[in-house]
Amino acid sequence: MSNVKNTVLDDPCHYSESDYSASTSSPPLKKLKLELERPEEPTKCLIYIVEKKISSGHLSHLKEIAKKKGFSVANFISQDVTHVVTTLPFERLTSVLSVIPANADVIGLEWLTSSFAEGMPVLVTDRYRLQKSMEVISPPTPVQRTAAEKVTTYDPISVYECQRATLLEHHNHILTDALELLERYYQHLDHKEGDTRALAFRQASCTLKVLPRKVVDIGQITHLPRIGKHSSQVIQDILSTGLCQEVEECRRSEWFQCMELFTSVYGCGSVTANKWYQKGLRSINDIQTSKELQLTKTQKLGLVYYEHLSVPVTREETEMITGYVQRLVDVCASGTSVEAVGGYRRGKAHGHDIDLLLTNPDHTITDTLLTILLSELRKQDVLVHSDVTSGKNIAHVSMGHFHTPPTQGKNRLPHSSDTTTTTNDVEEHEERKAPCLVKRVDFVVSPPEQYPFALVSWTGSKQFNRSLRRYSANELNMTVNAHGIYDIAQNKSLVATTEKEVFSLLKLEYREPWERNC
Ligand code: 8GT
Ligand code: MN
Repeated sequence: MSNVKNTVLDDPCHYSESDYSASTSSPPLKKLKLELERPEEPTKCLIYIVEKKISSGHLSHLKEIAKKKGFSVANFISQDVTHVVTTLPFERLTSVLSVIPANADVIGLEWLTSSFAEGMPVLVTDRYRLQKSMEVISPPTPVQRTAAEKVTTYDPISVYECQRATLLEHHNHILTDALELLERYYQHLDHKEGDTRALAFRQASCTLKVLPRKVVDIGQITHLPRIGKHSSQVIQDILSTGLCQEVEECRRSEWFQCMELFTSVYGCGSVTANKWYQKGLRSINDIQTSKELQLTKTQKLGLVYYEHLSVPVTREETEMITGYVQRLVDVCASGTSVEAVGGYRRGKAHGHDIDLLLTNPDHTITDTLLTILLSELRKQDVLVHSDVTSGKNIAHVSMGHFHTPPTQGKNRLPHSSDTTTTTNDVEEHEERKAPCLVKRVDFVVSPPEQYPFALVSWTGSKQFNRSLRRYSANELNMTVNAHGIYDIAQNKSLVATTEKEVFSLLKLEYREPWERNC
């Protein structure tokens, strides 16, 4: 990120709108004007501002100014975006954005401030453009390497992720981001579960996440578990040159970018995304306007509400919806607890959905809780779409996000629809979506005796759960899932009343939810 040093405004966070207006007396701006060989057409410019590492106040301030100055700012990332504005290093973007548009310029915030000052989008020169930085992870010098080797002969670690503490923050993001990009690439390519190439990259990434320091030499990690040949090569390339060609080719490939984009549509998995790609479709707009696609009802709604559903859910939104649901069940199913699980419980700042786990000490209530809750949400008119996994006590819903409980009138949300939405219903959604924000919520109801097992399972991560299952089968001859633990040798189910007891039955050291981010 060296060449995006802000020479126009030192700290854009502390400038008011007037600071963005043209101030031709400042030397950096004069210099900038000389660089302007060809001003870009304002009409062709669609800006996307990456929210991460920009405070919400500053972000809305920037958007407000952009609006006043006639710039188009997209609410979500797509191939139509021409300028991706960010304060992050290039390498972090792939883990934050579902796609980096093929033809977009990826630029620092100072491009925006210069453009505000000029009153039009200024030419993107190298001074604004983010570099795939060689400096972020430059090859260690021999001296550094010797020093590092002395201090970082990593202690051996368990082969099972559930026996380690994996935090969200760690020392090897550049390596793990690269490995997880390959994980996603091969997930799209193979689209199957189990021991796949994709899983091998995830496992290698998880090993790197628990290391107490940044890796500087491949020799430091060759004795560690779960780092296969392919992952080793990727790590070695990055350590020695700063980049791995394979990763960069995958990142740049149009197919991968479209797969990332299309699978961000609710109801679209890798198989469907690939079909859309093979038909020549390349953008969300292509999908939305295609006449030949036979979309499922979920996909239709996913497209109608794309702008809503593609914006990550914040912790505040999760807390607000959890509180809302808790107040509803306090009235219609007294004694019910509502707990936000999934990535939220593990401490993630954003998620793709909200996972709510509900239980009640009274079995007769948990038996009917999901039906009662969904009917109450329908009465409240906040349910946009619901898809109940029959017999499993799980409902995938899309519901309105609101600042005050919806009442008659202006807070009212679109009408709920059942699983037989017709084209007309979808059109009705199109007309009514504007005044509200819609988020995906998974409701899971657990009978009281299964609750601790459900809590572990729905907190995740997915990799933590995989590792629990593998560890239990290999080491204890037990099966474990959201409903309980089964001891195969003794032919009996085990009982637990708390999450800590679940760990203890599995002879595992207890891991806090935020230590399960593998
Ligand atoms: P996110 O922040 O992007 O939403 O990520 P997340 O919250 O970690 O993942 P998720 O896809 O929302 O799933 C939350 C947890 O529920 C994960 O640990 C996942 O393994 C688990 N989970 C499902 N589906 C099912 C299921 O059908 N049964 C059980 N027991 N767990 C499930 O996603
Ligand atoms: Mn989730």
